[in-house]
Amino acid sequence: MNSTETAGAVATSAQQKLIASLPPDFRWGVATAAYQIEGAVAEDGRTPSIWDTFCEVPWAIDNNDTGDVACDHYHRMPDDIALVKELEADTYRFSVAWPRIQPGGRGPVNPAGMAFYDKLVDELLEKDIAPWLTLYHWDLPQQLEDAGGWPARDTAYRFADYAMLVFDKLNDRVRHWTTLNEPWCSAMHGYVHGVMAPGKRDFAAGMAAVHHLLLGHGLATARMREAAPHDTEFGITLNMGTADPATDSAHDRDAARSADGLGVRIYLDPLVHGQYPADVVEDLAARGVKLPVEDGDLKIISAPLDFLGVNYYFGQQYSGVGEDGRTEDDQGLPAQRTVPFGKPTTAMGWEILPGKFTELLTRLGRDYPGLPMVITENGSAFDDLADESGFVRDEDRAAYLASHIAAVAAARLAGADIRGYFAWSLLDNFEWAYGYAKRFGLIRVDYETQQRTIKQSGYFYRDTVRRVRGS
Ligand code: IFM
Repeated sequence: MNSTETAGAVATSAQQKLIASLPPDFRWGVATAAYQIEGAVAEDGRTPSIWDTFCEVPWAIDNNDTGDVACDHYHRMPDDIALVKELEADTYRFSVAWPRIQPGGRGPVNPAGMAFYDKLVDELLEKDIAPWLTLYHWDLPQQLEDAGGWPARDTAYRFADYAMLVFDKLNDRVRHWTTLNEPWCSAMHGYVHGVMAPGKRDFAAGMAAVHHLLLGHGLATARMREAAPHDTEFGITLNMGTADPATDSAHDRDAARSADGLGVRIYLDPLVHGQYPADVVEDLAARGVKLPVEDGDLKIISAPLDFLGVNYYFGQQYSGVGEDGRTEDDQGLPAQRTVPFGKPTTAMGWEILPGKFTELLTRLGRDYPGLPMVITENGSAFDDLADESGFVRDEDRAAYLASHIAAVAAARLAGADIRGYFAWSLLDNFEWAYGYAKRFGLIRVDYETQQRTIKQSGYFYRDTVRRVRGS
């Protein structure tokens, strides 16, 4: 497709103007995660992670899909990196699979597993693409889950050991290191809601997981920084949205406050300010839960960060009054439910709210100043229709990109220190509990043939990058 004209076609002139305000050295990336694309789950010494186990639970995943093959990236890596280059991204965000590096989660490095990432980094550098490495994107070795998982304190120490194995091997070539991706999902979806691996439903365990994930982040960051070349940067990626009260009533305002507490502040306050927010601690106490903080933990967790990775998909409105009009739930706790804004949604059912993205970023800049931000994920799933050649004319996804990149530019103009934007995702991939049904890629994957085809949104992204760079 000759698609250079698509850049203007889907972006409004106001959006184009905002996007044009981004600086020529703005970082442009595409993102993936190991379990979502690699496949090869039993190769070269990899042992099962909690996701391999969760995928075996009947109907835990739509269509009983698994990550066994996924996009077969493990065997197609050089071709996929050539596609990153074709999109003209300057940065590739990927994650390392812990059970490849340290089967079982303890002990020495597995050289065959490490060799894959070693080659990946070389492949990227050869193509002049910066590697942006995430150490943990949810694939905890199953043996560590069997020993207690993230609710157990020891897992934090195991994570720091694993981080050092990867760091020792790759720190000569990788400048950007992210410890965790979206600890909210690991803790809440994994241990409270039960919809992601390991599929537990225990609020107290989820809160212990929050603390131990943060502790693991801090322990790993301190050890890596001590051993790091001077120009190495360390950060963490959080998924965050906005939490608005549905009305101005006291109940709704309190519901929004508590959602923001568990969604944003329980992570960023200890990371940046070295303490958990008092209102969150009180909310937890009302549920009989105490974070398992030991002396010195908060100092470890608040180790300096070089960047904050922000993953944004949507914002939400909250009400403190249930559908039944009650302000308490069955456990006597304050009622809390989400109330849609009534805006169009993506195929995930997530409302499309670019204005809330700008609000979130300006708020983060205000409440946590001095911390440069990078958008490490943003993107959308739509029900793609491919033509016989595999091409997808996804104006919906391109329009989503246009409005959200413009929203980032608006936040920058309002003073937020944002250094880059990484689209989620390079490829259609295994969308966790939704299996392969939801497609987020800028590139279509035909799972029967593993054929890759750049979508219209991929060309839109490339053209946007070109324009901003002035290339
Ligand atoms: O696919 C996920 C990714 O792994 C983490 N952030 C959200 C994406 C879309 O759901």
